[in-house]
Amino acid sequence: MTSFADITPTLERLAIEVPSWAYGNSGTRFKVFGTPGTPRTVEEKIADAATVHRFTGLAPAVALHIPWDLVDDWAALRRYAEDLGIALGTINSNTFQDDDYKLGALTHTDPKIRQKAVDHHFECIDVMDATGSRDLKIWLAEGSNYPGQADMRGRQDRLAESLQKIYDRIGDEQRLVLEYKFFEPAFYHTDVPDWGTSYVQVAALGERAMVCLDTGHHAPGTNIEFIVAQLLRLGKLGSFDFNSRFYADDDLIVGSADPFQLFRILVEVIRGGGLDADSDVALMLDQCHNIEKKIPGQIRSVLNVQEMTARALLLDREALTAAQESGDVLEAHEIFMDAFSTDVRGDLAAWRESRGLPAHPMKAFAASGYQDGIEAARVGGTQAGWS
Ligand code: AOS
Ligand code: ZN
Ligand code: ZN
Repeated sequence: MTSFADITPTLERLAIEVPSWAYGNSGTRFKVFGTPGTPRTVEEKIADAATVHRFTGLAPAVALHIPWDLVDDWAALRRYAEDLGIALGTINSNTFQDDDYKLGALTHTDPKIRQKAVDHHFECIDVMDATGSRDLKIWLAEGSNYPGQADMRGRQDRLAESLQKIYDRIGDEQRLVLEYKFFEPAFYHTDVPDWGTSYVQVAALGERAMVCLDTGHHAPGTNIEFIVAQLLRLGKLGSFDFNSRFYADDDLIVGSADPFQLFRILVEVIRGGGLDADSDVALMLDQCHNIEKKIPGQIRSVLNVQEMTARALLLDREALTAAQESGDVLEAHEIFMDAFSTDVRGDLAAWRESRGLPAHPMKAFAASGYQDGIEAARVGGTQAGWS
């Protein structure tokens, strides 16, 4: 029987990168609601990200987005973040907000537009060299809205050629991580719609090209934990973008829509070595907080991952394997559900306090006055957002 004390060494390693854009204003095509205290600069985003780490000990790095987070002096930004206790993390490219890319970027029929998109990724790699980031995350909004609009096969060939140019540019210690999404903003076909396509494209590139699994990017009912198991088995699970969705795109707080699904995903992450000390699987949030306050939204999110991770680590794998191998269906299911049903909140609170962290980070943040402080201080200037 695994005790809570047995799992704390692994819990200590849990690190969930937060995205800079989660602290900016975001919304839907219907409305972007501003939030008082929203950062106006990259530095203010990083200060808020560092606050999440300060209250939870779970978020030691912040992912950046180019061009949203472009600065002149990367060394200064890196020092600023490190002085606040966090590192600059994954660099996310953007080929979805330039008019030239309306009909494609890395897949476009015009070689000049493809080269422009490749050059944008070269710029991202230059940033990685300056920030010390390991991962270049590529999410492509590319696809088509109508049957017949595009040559889907030709786009795959051009995508492979463009990705190869980018892969050839990354450093020996860097990785290219290709994220898939089954739809949006393209509505008929998406050029990287599923894990199989991402896998095929990255497998053709080399060992430092990996798949990013965004938990909000699957058709309803998809067995996501199966994809996790398979990509770990293939050695091609590079990173997660954690979030939740009830129907369409992602961006809700991870675990809020379906904590059991998050638990099942983490069971496979642990089973596949994704939380081992030598694992290079990156855990990252990719969320937007359209109506809720951003910093507590991020704190809630990393705590949800921590709680489901603790439950998954308590799964009695020895007993489960025995039940599986003996074909005892209900015993195996009961062992699995016992772990999911374990309330770890008290143990986690005591463990946090033993490490000098607030027992209840959400309450501690609310009482800290930080939110009031930024709402009073951050007046004037342009609030950051998806732009
Ligand atoms: C878009 O839906 C994807 O999840 C992206 O990972 C993410 O939102 C993007 O990287 C932000 O630039
Ligand atoms: Zn994502
Ligand atoms: Zn997404």
